[in-house]
Amino acid sequence: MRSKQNKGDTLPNQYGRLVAPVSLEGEPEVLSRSEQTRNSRRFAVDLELSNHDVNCFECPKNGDCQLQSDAMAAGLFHTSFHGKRQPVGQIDHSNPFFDYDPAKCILCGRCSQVCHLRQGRNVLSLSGRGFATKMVAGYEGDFDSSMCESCGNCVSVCPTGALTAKVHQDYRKWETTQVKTTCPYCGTGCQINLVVKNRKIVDAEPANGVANKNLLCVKGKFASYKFVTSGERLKKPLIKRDGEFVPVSWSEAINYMAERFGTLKSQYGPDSLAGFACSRSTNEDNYVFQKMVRTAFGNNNVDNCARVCHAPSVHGLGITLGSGAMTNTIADITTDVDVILLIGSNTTEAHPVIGAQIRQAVQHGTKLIIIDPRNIDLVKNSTLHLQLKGGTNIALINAMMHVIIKEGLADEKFIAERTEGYEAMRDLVADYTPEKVAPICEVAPEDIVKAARMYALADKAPLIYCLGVTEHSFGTEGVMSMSNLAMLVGKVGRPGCGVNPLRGQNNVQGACDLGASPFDFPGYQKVGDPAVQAKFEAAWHTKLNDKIGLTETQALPAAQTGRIRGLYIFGEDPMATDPDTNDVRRDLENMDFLVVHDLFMTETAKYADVVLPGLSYAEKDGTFTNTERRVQRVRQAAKALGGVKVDYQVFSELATKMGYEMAYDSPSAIMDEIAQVVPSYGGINYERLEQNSGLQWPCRTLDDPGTPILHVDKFTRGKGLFKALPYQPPDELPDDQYPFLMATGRQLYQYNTRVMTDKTPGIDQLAGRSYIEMNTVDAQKMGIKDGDKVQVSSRRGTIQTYAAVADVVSVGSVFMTLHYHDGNANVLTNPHCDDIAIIPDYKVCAVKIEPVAAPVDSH
Ligand SMILES: Nc1nc2c(c(=O)[nH]1)N[C@H]1C(S)=C(S)[C@@H](COP(=O)(O)OP(=O)(O)OC[C@H]3O[C@@H](n4cnc5c(=O)[nH]c(N)nc54)[C@H](O)[C@@H]3O)O[C@H]1N2
Ligand SMILES: Nc1nc2c(c(=O)[nH]1)N[C@H]1C(S)=C(S)[C@@H](COP(=O)(O)OP(=O)(O)OC[C@H]3O[C@@H](n4cnc5c(=O)[nH]c(N)nc54)[C@H](O)[C@@H]3O)O[C@H]1N2
Ligand code: SF4
Ligand code: SF4
Ligand code: SF4
Ligand SMILES: [Mo]
Repeated sequence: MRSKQNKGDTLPNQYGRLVAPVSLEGEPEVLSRSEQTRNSRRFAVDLELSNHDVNCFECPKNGDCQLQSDAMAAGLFHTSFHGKRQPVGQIDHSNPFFDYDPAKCILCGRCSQVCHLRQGRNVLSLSGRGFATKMVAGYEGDFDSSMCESCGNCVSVCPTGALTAKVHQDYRKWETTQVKTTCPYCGTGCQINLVVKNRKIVDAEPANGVANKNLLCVKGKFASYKFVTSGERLKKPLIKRDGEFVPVSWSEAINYMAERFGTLKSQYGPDSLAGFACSRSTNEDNYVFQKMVRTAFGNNNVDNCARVCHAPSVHGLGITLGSGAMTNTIADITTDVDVILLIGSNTTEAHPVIGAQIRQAVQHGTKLIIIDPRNIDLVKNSTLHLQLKGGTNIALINAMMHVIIKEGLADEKFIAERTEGYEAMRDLVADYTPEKVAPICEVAPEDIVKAARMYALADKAPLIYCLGVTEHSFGTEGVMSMSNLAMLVGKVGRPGCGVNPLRGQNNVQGACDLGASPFDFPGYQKVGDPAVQAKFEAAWHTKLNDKIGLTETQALPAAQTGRIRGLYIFGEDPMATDPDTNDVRRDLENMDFLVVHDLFMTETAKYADVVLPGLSYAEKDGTFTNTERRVQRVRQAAKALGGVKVDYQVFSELATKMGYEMAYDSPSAIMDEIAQVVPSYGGINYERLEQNSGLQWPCRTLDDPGTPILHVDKFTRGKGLFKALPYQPPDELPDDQYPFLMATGRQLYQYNTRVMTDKTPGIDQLAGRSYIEMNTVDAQKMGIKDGDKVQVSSRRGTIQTYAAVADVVSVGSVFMTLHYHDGNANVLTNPHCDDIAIIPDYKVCAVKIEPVAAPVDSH
C-alpha cells in the first residue's frame, strides 16, 4: 500500500524538493488531507493537549514547538476535554545543562530513540501508567544518577518544551538567527548551528555535517560558546613593564615586537627566533603565521601542537605510506564493517561523536577489538580487550603479525604487488611468538592469536588508533607498526579499512597541512629540497632559509642554552601541556623575548613580555580541516570583541614592520593563495566550500570532488614500505623508588587546558577537580580510599590530587588527565622524546603515591 496526499499534486518530498506524483494506478489510496484524516489528527492533538501544561508564554520552546504548530494547524487553542489536569511528576533539574518537564512531554519517544540508536547509550525509557507515564533516565529516574553523558542529543530532537537546554530560557526562536560553523574542540569536525541573538551566541544546535550527521557531544552542544563572551577574555595588547602588564595600543605593541625581534635577529642571527602555531585556529591564520616565521623571522623554526600529539603519525605514515593522514573517512570506517581494531584511542571520550558511531556499528553487528591498558568505556561494547601493559604496542603488533604469517593469513598478492621491505619485517617478527610476547605485554597468548585471526580474516576491518600509539619513546615506530599490520593483510586503499589516526585538535590536520612544521613547507613539501625552496621563493618573492628548523620540543629547551632568544606563541600553553613543567618554567624564564597571543591569560602568558588578545573561532571566518582531511567552513557568528584584530592580520602587520610586506583582504583570499602553492588544496576555494559539505584533500583541481580514500591503486609514496621494528622498552619504567607506571590522557568533559571548557559552569560541576585513577588492589594495600587526597611524585616533581579508585587501570598502573592546573600531571611527566618525531613520552613515566593525612581536627 502506498500513501499519498491529494491525487495529482506536485508535492515536496522529505528534503523539501518538489516531485511529480508517482503513478499509483491500481494501488489503494490513502488520503492525508481528507476531512476524516483532519478530524482524527485534530482529535489526536486534542488528546495530547488534554493533560499538557499549555502555558506557552512561559515555555522556552514557544514558537519552535511541534505540538504548538500542530495545534494551530488544527485550529485548537485549548483542549476540548474538561476536567482537572492530572499530576505527572516534578521537573527534573538534575542535569547541569538541561531540564525535563514531564508536563510538557508527549511521550513521542524521539529522545529515547536517539539516545539508544544514535548515541548508543540507552539511558531513557518510559515509566508509569496512564497520566503518570513519563520518560525516566536510568534506574533511579533522574539524569544525575544515570549513565547520561550530557550529549544533549535528546534535547535537540525533542519536539516540545519537555527536554530543554537551561540556556533556552533566555531566548525565543523568533529572536534568533543560526550560523552554521565547525566545532572548536576535537578533530571530528562536527557541524554546529550557533544560535545568535543580538550578535551574541545564546545556544548551539547540531547541524547535519558529513562527520556528525546531526549528533554532538557535551562540549559541542553545551560548551562551545560561553567562553566567547567570558569576562576573562583578553581585550587589549599588554606589554610587561617592571613586572606588570600595561595595556597599550596595537601599533605600539606591533612596533615594540618588531623592534625586539629585529634586534635579537641582528644580534644573534635569524635562527635565534621561533614561532609556535595554533591548531585551534583556522587554516588561514596558520598559513599566514608560518609564512611570517619563514619570511620575516627568516627560519623554519615553526611548529604546532601536533609535535606533542600526532607528529609520529605525520612522520610514520609519511615514511611508510607517503601521506601522514587518516586514510579513510569516519562514515566509511564505522558503517558496515566487520571488525574495528581500536588501538590506544579512548574514542567515546576524546572523539565522542566518532565513539557514538562505533557503538552504532557494534549494534549493527561489527565486532570490536580494543588494545588499551585501561578498561575504557568501549570495552563494554567489545568482543575482545587486550589490556596490555603501557608502552608495549610494538611487541604486541609484532606478535599479531607473527601469527598472521604463520597461519598463512597474510595477503601475499598485495604484499608482492604493492609493497617493499617485507622480508626484513617477516624475519624480525619470526622471533615474536605469542608465548614470548605475552609476559612483556601482560596479555594472554591466546588473546593475541584471537585478535590476529579476527582482524586478518575480516573482509572490512579498519584500524583506528590515537595517542596510546603515538605519545611514546618509540611513538613513530609504533605508528609504522600500524602500517605494517594493515599492509600485511592488504587492508589499505579499500573501503572499510585503512590506517586511521584520529587527529586531536579541531584544526591540527590543517596546521600540519599548511606548513606549521620545521620539516615541511605547506603541503608537506620538504624544507631542504632545492626545487621546493625555489618554488616558495618565487611564490613569496623572497630568499628563504634552507635549514630544517627546531621542533617545539627542541626550541623551548634551547632557551636555556641561548640558541633560541625570541619566541612567538600563537595559541598554545606549554606551561600546562608540555612535559616537566618545572623545566618549562626555566625555559620561559630564560627566553629573552616572549610573545603570547591567546584568548585568555594562560599560565604561559604570565611569563610573556607581550600578551596579545586573539579572536575565537566564533568571531572570525576561515576553515578547519578535520581528522578525515575534510576542509570545512568556520563562520563568524558573534560580534568580534571590540578592538581585537583578527589573528592573521597581526602576523601580516608584524611581518611588514620587520621588512617583509604582507597584507590580505580576507580569509578567502588567503585560501586562494594556499590553493596556488599546496597541490592537495589546489581545487579548494570558498565558493566550492559553500556548495559542498566541505572538501577532502587531495582536491587538486576545480573539478576534483576530493578524495575519500587514500592509496587506492597506488600508495602516495609509490610502494608501501614495511619496516622491521624491534620492541624496545620505554625510557623510564617503574622501579623500587617510583613503583607505578603512570599514563596521562583525557576525559570527556574537559578539553586540554580547560581554558575554554571551564567557562561553562556545568562542565566543572561534572568534572571540576584533578584525580589519579588507581586499581582497587593497590589502593587497599596502601589504605587509600576513593576520593582520598594523595601525593604523587616522579623524578621531576610532586603534586597533590585525589584518588579515583576503580578497576579502570590494572595493578601497578595509574592514570591522570592533563586538564587541571591544580594537580598538574605535567609536573610529573618525562620530557624524554622519540628520535624521529621528537614527541615526549606522555604515556609512560614512573611515579610513587603516598596518602596525604587528613588535617587533624583541632576541636
Ligand atoms: N574530551 C576531550 N576530548 C579531546 C581532548 C580533550 O582534552 N578532551 N583532546 C583532543 C586531543 S588534543 C587529542 S590528541 C585527542 C586524544 O585522544 P585519545 O588518544 O583517544 O586520548 P588519550 O586519553 O590521550 O589516550 C587514549 C588512550 O591511550 C591509552 N594508552 C595509554 N598508553 C597506551 C599504550 O601503551 N598502548 C595503548 N594501546 N594504549 C595506551 C589510554 O589508556 C587511553 O585510553 O583527543 C582530543 N579530544
Ligand atoms: N600529560 C599530558 N600532556 C599532554 C598530552 C597528554 O596526553 N598528556 N597531550 C598533548 C596534546 S595531544 C596536545 S594537542 C597538547 C595541547 O596543548 P595546547 O595546545 O597547549 O592546549 P590547548 O588547551 O588546546 O591550548 C590552546 C590555546 O589556544 C587558545 N586558542 C584557541 N583558539 C584560538 C584562536 O583562535 N586564536 C588564538 N590566538 N588562541 C586560541 C586557547 O585559549 C588555549 O589557550 O597537550 C599535550 N600535553
Ligand atoms: S522527545 Fe520530548 S516529548 Fe518526546 S518523549 Fe522525549 S521528552 Fe517527551
Ligand atoms: S543527554 Fe545524551 S546520553 Fe543523556 S539521555 Fe540524552 S541522549 Fe542520552
Ligand atoms: S565530537 Fe568533537 S567536534 Fe564533535 S561536538 Fe564533540 S568536541 Fe566537537
Ligand atoms: Mo592533541
